[in-house]
Amino acid sequence: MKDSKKTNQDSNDGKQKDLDADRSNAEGQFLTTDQGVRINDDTNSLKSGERGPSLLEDFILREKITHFDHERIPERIVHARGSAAHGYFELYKSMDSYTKAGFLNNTSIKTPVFVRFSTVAGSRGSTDLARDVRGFAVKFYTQEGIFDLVGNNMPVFFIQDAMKFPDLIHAVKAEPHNEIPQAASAHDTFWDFISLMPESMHMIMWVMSDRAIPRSLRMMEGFGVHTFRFINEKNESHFVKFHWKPKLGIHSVVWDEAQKISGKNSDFHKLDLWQAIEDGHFPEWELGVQLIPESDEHIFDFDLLDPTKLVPEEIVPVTIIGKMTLNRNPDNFFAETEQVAFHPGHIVPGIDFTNDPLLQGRLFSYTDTQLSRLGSPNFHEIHINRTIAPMHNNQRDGHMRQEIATGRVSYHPNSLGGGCPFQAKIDQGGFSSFNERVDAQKIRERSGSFSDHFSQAALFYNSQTPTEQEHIAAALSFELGKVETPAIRERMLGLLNQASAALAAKVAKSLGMTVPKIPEKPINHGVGADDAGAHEPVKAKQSIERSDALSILKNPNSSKSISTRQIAFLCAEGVSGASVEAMKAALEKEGAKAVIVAPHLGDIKTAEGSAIPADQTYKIAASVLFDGVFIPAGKGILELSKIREVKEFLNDSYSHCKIIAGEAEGAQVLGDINDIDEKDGGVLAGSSAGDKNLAASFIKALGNHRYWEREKSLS
Ligand code: HDD
Repeated sequence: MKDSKKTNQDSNDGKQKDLDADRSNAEGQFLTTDQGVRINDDTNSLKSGERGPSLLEDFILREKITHFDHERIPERIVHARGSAAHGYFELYKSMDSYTKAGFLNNTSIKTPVFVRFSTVAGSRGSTDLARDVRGFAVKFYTQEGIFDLVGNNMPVFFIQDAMKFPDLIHAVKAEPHNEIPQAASAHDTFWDFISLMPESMHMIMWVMSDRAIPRSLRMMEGFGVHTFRFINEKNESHFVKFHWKPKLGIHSVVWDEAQKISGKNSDFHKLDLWQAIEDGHFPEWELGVQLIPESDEHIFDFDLLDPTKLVPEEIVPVTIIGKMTLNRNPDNFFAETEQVAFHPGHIVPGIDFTNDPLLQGRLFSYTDTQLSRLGSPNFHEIHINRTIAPMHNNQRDGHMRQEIATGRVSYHPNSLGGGCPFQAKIDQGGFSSFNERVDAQKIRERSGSFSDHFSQAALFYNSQTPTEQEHIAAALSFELGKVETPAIRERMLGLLNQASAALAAKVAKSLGMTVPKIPEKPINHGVGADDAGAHEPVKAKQSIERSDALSILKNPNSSKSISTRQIAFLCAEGVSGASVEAMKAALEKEGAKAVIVAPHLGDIKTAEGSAIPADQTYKIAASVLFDGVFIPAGKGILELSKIREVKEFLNDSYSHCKIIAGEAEGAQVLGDINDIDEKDGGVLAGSSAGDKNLAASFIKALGNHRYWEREKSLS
């Protein structure tokens, strides 16, 4: 732990210095009250006699209990559960022809960042493996102020207008009468809302896909979702879409696995991120941008301002411009991860908004929520939220103000303070909004260009491999299968049918229903509450039919690296030490981690007479917490086929399409497990201890993440 911190020191310097002043290290120090008075007894309250009543004057007890009573602050209304890390961003090439933002111009600057990943629907203590969108919020501490890229791991959103956000969240969260279910969308209110909101269909495809159950936060893409603007020195605007591409590629788990992980280790993602950073396997993402000249605003078959649409990478390629590395875990979850305040309205000169009506609503919501959550307009003074740029203004006072502003002037203009602080001219770095022409009537209406709700839903579905399509159908069958109201299921089948008849038919079959011929006319968004003048949903002709970038399995950004993968070595007394050591060395060379699982903790005696320390027992370990399994050689290994937990372990590994390898006696054990087909391409056998060919083919197969072919024989 100490080492990983040392190596990070230089990269995070700016932010680090700022935080050091308030970092508390109790090593070798006296226990004191908050006022600095040394405490002599922290165990007994002040009483009138040994068995007498406690005294009100016990300021030590009262201070301690009062602080404890107020330890909790309201959790976030959405994205309550999060995990975060510090790191830095490096620019590969100057983007000065598009944006004047300093951190995107100067390749010698390392910009400190703090990133918080989150689930959306669940409470703070809910499971990491919920089927859900993941928040991907990045705070850039730039020299020109804070830039927050508050995105998700999916490039589109459920709704087009911020007006519907409270409804969406009320619908997806636990139902209000009985607070059930926690962190799950598989219930009536969510699907009731969705079935009446056809604009959500594209996003529904994403949340029903494997993107919603990532293997690791380190293996997810990130997206800014909205179209933003880059503004250059000449005040020219380009539309920009932001992308984060994980260096480890995109990987997910399967739904049955996700549910089991939730039971075995509901902190699975949190721990995975923490451990990777502690082990020095710093997660990395490349930052990509899709750039669209202002003049091309209307050339697409959708509206760039519509957050339920993406710009296919095949139409506007993603230009990679830099890399983000996360290299330091927070020191204190509450002070940093919980108190960090993101806001899409935190932008710097060179970046600007568009009129996306969802983004516009967000620009109000985030400061407002921080006031309620963090309790004061001074939330920017909490260390994790502080800018590293000089900060001077005439804002004053408020709860828990930290800054001691000097002088008598707190207004502008002033002469008594020499006019300070000055307004900055544009060429001095002063922020000025893009000079967009807006000349229109005041209306409550949705643009007709937002009315195509199904074409990109179809594009997403059609771009998936058959395996991925099966997963979407299975997810919908699960979710709608949990819906109790038949009319909601029926409306959903009607909507799905408009995106893909094949998908709707599959889901209908599992629900034991038929797809309605004429879908119920969904609520539409037009003028006024009575829907008069509503825009009928349309289907625009799409310029592409498939996009590989939308699929995880065909993704051009895929990675065969097995770095940080967790491989279970199923061992027993009498295991071949040579077999364990050779495979362990081969895997570790590729950055993977071998975890020795055995009948008991302590040392396991090898066939050679040496000892191998066990990391976990069969009672603790579960297949769902590992990426692959190896059963080494050795006579004693044959005992494994008799252990119930081992059989369960192997059956689960097999049904979740994991790669399983056995060497000599280890391969025999695989043969003893009825459910496992030894001819399956993801089940590998080696003939003798230390089989180099087996190690090579195991590593290659693990690089493909799963052996998805197996699913056909399982269904
Ligand atoms: Fe939001 C938190 C992302 C729409 C209102 N949102 C929040 C977080 C992320 C996003 C990543 C967690 C930040 C953190 O880690 O602290 N939100 C999005 C994306 C959206 C989106 C990508 C659509 C493109 N959000 C959205 C809308 C509204 C909000 C339309 C309201 C009009 N979001 C909030 C919030 C939260 C929030 C209530 C809760 C906690 C917070 O802001 O700080 O204000």
